[in-house]
Amino acid sequence: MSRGATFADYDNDGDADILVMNLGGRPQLLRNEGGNQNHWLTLRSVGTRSNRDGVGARITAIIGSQRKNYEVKCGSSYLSSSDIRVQIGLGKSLKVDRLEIRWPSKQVDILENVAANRFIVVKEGVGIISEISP
Ligand SMILES: [Ca+2]
Repeated sequence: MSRGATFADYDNDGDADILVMNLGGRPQLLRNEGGNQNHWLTLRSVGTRSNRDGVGARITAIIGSQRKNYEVKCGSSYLSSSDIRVQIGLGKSLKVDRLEIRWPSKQVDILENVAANRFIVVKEGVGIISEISP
């Protein structure tokens, strides 16, 4: 029997891994080792006027004709919290055409032509402050 699950990119390779908490047993880490067939972008939010982690920020990623919506959340499953970073699947696209971040403070930040396959840190009202490609 399992009581909690967290979703996170445990090994920072761009895909989601899962940690399952088992009742009376050791946790199980399910590493996604299938290899990335598609492109991705992982976004960490840093609030300035909003809370420090940007929890509650709504993110819209426009990729070609697709529009994908995300929210920065903490807590997810029983006594568990998933990765606070937002993982955006890009399919075959090598960039996000437009990234709109609506912060809890009502600040809206727009980023354009954000390259794929990297971890970015976005600071409220400032933009990308860190960019790492694994
Ligand atoms: Ca991973």
